Amino acid sequence: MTWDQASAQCRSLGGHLVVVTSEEEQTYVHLFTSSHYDDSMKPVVCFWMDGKDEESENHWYWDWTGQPLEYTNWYPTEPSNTGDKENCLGTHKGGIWNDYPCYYKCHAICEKE
Ligand SMILES: [Ca+2]
Ligand SMILES: [Ca+2]
Repeated sequence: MTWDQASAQCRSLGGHLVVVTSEEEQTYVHLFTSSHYDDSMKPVVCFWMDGKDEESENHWYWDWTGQPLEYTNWYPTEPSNTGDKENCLGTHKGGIWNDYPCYYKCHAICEKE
């Protein structure tokens, strides 16, 4: 699913893509991503989270709350904004954060209050 599709699916279920504002929540994301496998039993490559920097480059915010990202868990070389088109937040290996093009295909981690 693209980021927009993933976000729409979470919202249709009464929630939103996961918002991570603490180490505890990041631990949950890590456990979630490391326990989901694709058909060949490889860890699923990426999951969407609720963050974007679509409006202004490298000004990341949570789409659900509109709040800027404070806690972050970026992979050391991320966010890379590769090709000047990576504006949506997803997980890399081990649940570490990466920015991807929003049209990239990832799974969704939904959260419901
Ligand atoms: Ca970007
Ligand atoms: Ca990236």
